[in-house]
Amino acid sequence: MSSMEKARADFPVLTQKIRGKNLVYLDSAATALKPWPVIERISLFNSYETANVHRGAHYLADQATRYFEESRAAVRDFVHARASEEIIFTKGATESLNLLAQSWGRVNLHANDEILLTRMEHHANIVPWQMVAQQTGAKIKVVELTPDGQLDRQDLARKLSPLTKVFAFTACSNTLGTINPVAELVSAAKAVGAITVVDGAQFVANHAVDVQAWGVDFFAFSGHKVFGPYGVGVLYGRQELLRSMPPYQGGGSMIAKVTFAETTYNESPFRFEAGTPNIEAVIALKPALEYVGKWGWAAIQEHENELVQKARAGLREIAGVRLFGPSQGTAPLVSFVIEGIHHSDVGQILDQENVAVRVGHHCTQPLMEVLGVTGTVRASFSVYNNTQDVELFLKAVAKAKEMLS
Ligand code: ALA
Repeated sequence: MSSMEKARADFPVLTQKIRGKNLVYLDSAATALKPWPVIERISLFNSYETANVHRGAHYLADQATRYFEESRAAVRDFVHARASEEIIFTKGATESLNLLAQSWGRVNLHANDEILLTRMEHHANIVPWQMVAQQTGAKIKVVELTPDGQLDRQDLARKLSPLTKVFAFTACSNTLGTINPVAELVSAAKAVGAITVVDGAQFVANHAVDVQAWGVDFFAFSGHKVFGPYGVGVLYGRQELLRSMPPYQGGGSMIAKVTFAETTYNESPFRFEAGTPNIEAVIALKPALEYVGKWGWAAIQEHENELVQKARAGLREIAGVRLFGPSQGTAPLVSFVIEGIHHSDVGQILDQENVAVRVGHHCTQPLMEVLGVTGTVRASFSVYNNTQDVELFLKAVAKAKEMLS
């Protein structure tokens, strides 16, 4: 038994029977299960520690504010930011990217400036940029992919130019599992004077983040994909850039002084955190990040890689299965279709076998267009999965193929 096998016991969801059978949870790319320390932290706050932050003058309010700011410091260390003021809490990666597009983008983008995206982006890193492009007259350009689902470097070299004001790309494709060479892409963007935005939503559960070593300007992720709570996300931004950015939303906490004639704004990060935040989620993000630290990236990657390679090898043996994305060095997920069978039908049979996967376009419709499909079946693996899960998954896929052919 590998040391990671012990992780399973930390996740209560997996201890229950569903339809009288064990759950084979292979949908961690959509949302990771929560371990006990995260669940208990949320419950503790709601049971005994409830108070608002940055406002109160009483014991519980001071305590909540301290925990809230300790969580910010934990995120700072997790992404290797220089300062806590570079960490903004949002409700998720999607809000982080919208904040950026509206705050940085509305001020800094002008007609005919170019926003460079990639073909593998999630809608959350496309639509906010389209919205600000409509508002400012900027244009969207797209870096295409190679047939095996990697970024096409030649196309990147063609599309990156002094007109590029921002290059926004994912660190990891949620559909293909492709891991992008972040540092290399950042330095290519810097060479033409573009700022860089990295969508880290799919990357953070399995990889170390180092925003300073990468030299990235902005980095976004969601808590729930890294064993944390829903409703909390992060936007990391370089101090100099954040200081020059206007607020995204107005309200309490983000102000210095309000009169009917004029309002002046608070410093970053508070300027970007209007209103009462999701306090228990922010506080419980800390134990989630600590949970990852308890195992370490090397052990997590080794374990997940073993599972994904086993899944890929097994799928290759099933006639008619078409796999998408690179065959190695990916995030722990496999995306596939069975020729002639609709992905939703496969998902339904898998569900009857208690194998939970995601089917559909995975919020990457422009990618589906070039793959020539309307959707795929995606199985994604995490610390709590084991080889038996992979075997049950492969058996269920073979059964789906047999029943639906
Ligand atoms: N972006 C998440 C996924 O890929 C929800 O499933």
